[in-house]
Formats: sequence, structure tokens, C-alpha cells
Amino acid sequence: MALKMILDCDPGHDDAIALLLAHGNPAVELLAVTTVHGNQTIEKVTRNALAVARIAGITGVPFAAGAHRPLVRTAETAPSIHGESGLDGPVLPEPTLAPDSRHAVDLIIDTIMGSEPGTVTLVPTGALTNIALAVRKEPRIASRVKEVVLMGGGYHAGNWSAAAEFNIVIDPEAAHIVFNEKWKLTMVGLDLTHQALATPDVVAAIAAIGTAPARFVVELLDFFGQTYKEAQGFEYPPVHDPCAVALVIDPSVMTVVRVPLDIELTGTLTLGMTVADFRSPAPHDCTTYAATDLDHAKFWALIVDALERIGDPE
Ligand SMILES: [Ca+2]
Repeated sequence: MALKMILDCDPGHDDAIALLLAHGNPAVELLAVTTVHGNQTIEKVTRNALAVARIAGITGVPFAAGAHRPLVRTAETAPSIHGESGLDGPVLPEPTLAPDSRHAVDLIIDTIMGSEPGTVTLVPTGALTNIALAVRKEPRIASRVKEVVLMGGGYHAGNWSAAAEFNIVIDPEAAHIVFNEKWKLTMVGLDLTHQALATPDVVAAIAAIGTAPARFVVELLDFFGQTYKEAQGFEYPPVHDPCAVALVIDPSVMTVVRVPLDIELTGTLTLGMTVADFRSPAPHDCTTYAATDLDHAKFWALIVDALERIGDPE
């Protein structure tokens, strides 16, 4: 059975690779791609998503733009990591797909309500604004989705503050809504994604594919590696977002533990922290999970395989 997926993203270097993985993996049926403010403005990340669609040869999948700002807070972007375009490095082609006329929130609701119950996985790889708005507008999606597998947060440390990760802290109220719904939710956070480093052997394996989409990924990783070195002191860049897609494709790619999770909304130093309660066995009604350990080789083999299958669409 196909793995039906909605990718809600803010491309974003690692979002672009997540989209390529979702499109290129034969088990995934990509039902919709929605965009949200985050790494750059909604206009820029939507344009970037459509440019990636052209590079990957994605057709017949609706793309829709979503929230332009967080629920409560002032919008914040990440040019120090993703550049002024949100996808600096490679030259981006003009998109050939036009965005769907619906708002992302409506596309998410329509897609979930129009599918068989328990079949659609929501994969958010940006701020959780669209997902929070969707479940407030149509609460039935909470019991209708199969699960939510998101990139964001972390139980050990942050990257946008000492305690908080970017996707969560730029819209902590939205994250609070999403983490407190009674759907199965897996947090693929920094504890996991900081293991998904694009090491030189990984970049060489991708370059060896020799196609235009593979060259695009190498150029993305080159820029991402530079900014991660300068802004965050990483030797090799952690490629966060495709980890969430990879978990949906192959649960054996990482270890996941059941643990209560919640979002800090009032801390002066810890706003947006994803607080994990590891004290005792999780309560029987706990529906939240956190990813802990990545099989690095298996993860990157999935990316290489997807790029090989995508080939040279143009
Ligand atoms: Ca992202």
C-alpha cells in the first residue's frame, strides 16, 4: 500500500531534499505540498517549492501557499542559514507549475477528509502554523490522519535558542496546539537530525549520480555546509527535514521512543522548548514519540536511491 503523504514545508535547503526524497521514493504517494512562512517569507518559500518541483519533474501534485506569519508572534526568517532567497546556492529555474488556488490549510483539510481514514501521514518540516490552523478549522482531521511525523524540536538542546529549535520557537503557540492534539505524533528533532550529517562521502555519492537534480543537491549542500559552519560551528551540515520523510518510508532507519512531549510557552529562557518527560514508563494514553538514533548509512542510501530514480526529468 502506498504511503500517502502531505508535505508541509518552508524550502529551505533541507526541505528541498525532503521533497526530492518524497517524490523519488516509490513507496510514497505525495498527495499535496503546502508551504508555510519560516526559513524565508511565504512568497519566497512557495516559489522555491515550485522551482524544486520543476527540477524534480513533479507534476500532478497540488502545491498551495499557507500562513504568511505565526499565530501570535512576529514573523522571523533564517537568512543566516538559508540565504536571502531561502534556497541560496544553486540557480533556480522558473517554476512551470502554478500554485493551487486554495489556501494550504484548505488543501490539507480537503486532502485528509477526501482520503480513507487512517491513510494520510502529515509531514510538517517547518513552523506548525498551517497544521494548527487546519486542526482548529476542521477538528475531525485529528482522528482521520494516520499520524504526524514532524521535523522540529528536540529533547536535549536547541538551535535557535539554548532550549528551542527554529521550527518550534518561531510559532510556539501553533506547536502547542499540534503537540497537544490526540493524534500519533513523532518528533524528529535535533537529537536525531544532528546525526544526519552530509559528510564528504555522502556528497561524493550524490555527485556521482551525475544528473541535474543530483547536481542541484550538491550545490544545496555546498551552501548549507558553509552557512552551518559559519553560523552554527558544524563541520558538516545536518540535513534535518528528509529525516522525517525517511522515517515514514522506513521505520528501521531510526529508533523512536514513546514519551510525553509538550511545548513551553511562558519560559523566559525556554520559550518554544519541546519538553520531554522521560521520568517513568509513558502513560498509557501518551500518543507522542521522539526519534533518538539514526542509521546514517541507511538514511543516505534512501536519498541516493530517490535521486537515481528521479533521473534527469528535463
Ligand atoms: Ca524546513
